[in-house]
Amino acid sequence: MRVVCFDGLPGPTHGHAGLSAGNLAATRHAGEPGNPRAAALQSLAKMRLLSSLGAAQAILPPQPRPDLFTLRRLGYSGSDAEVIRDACGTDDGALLRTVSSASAMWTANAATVAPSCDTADGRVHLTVANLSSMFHRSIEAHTTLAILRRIFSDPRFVVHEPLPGSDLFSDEGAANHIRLQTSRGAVHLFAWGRAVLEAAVGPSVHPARQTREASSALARLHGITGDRALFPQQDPFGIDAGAFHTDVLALGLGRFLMLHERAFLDVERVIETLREKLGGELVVSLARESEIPLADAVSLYPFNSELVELDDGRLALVAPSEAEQPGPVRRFLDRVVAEPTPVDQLHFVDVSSSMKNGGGPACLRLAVSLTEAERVSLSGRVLFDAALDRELVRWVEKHYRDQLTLDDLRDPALHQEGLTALDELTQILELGSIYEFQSDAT
Ligand code: SUG
Repeated sequence: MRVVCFDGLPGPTHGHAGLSAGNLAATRHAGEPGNPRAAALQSLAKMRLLSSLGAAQAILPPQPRPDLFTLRRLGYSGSDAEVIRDACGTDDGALLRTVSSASAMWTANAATVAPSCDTADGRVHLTVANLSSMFHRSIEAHTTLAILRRIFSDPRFVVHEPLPGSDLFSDEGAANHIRLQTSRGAVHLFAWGRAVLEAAVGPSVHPARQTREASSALARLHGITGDRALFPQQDPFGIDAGAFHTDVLALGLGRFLMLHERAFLDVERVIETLREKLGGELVVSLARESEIPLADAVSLYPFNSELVELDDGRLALVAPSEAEQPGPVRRFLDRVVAEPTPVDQLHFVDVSSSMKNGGGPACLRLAVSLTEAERVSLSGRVLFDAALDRELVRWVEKHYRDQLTLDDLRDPALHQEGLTALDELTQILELGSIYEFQSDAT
């Protein structure tokens, strides 16, 4: 069993629209021109780094944007150029920016996954996230389902439809899920930020996105029942400080958990329960606020680092380059490597285009644990290697603009360029027709 990291590639409309309330980086950089080409090349460089460390690396394609199917559902009509012009004219481009977001690049929010060793039917289960808290993200689910159903089409996999979309079952995917395992077995943390049907005190400043009800439904759907499932609440104080997803303050893999004390409410009890279930093999690196101020954890994203399994079973930690500068965060990361934890390498990666939207290294990938037999039954050419890397770099350089403003978004040529690029990409990735604009897409 090995983690395959499915990284999302920023699409040709990557920009900074300030669409996510409670995501402080995205709000701070609202209105800055985007550089889709640089963002996509950074993402490919990240995949190259992880691959060189020995990670099993794969890729998920971007989605067509601006999303004219959504605009037409909202009553805009006529030619594509007319739809774009009229949508842009409505509110100074606010709606057009919303349906142009390349947010599907943060694939930690694409789905929640249970590996085959944990499920009742011995299949890998994936549930596409409905992302219903944020409109610009909710429109991803339909195409994400089509893409995942194509790649995971073998009967070894089950790709569930998104949970019914509403406030009650608001689901943000793997960003709120951590799976830990020792020789005693596996435990899944299905974290949540607010409860709708039960009483729970949520955050007061920023929205909590994942509901308790959605997390319970995911555990049920994946057959993770009994004491293998824990449902910790995200600390409302953490959400109010900008930790809109659990993975902003906590990460874990195998027998290692690294977290800030504001990740979960009653964090001591969460750790104690994990120790009871998983025994002494579990290693926890906890940062108190006295060690890392919450504001630093949220702005420098050390807990959104990616853990990579090395060939010898040890782990490498890949942190955003923002966390490299001397200070409490860097001292903590150095401490994790120096202490007897499973982590013995620390790397930094520049994903600044994504960081400006609140997306660190871990947000950019969906981790899917697969057996060798499952890995070879993936459809399409999605596993990253040197040849695919070269082709994708050429493809980005050919199709992506290096500056993106509202003027670009309202340019019908940009939309057309995007369709041409994605059509070519589906051929490179051997995925067939997966998008609605490709006539025989299902
Ligand atoms: O949903 N940002 C994304 C960032 C997602 C990060 N994912 C994880 N933590 N796993 C979000 O808030 C901002 C887009 C903009 O404002 O242009 C945005 O959607």
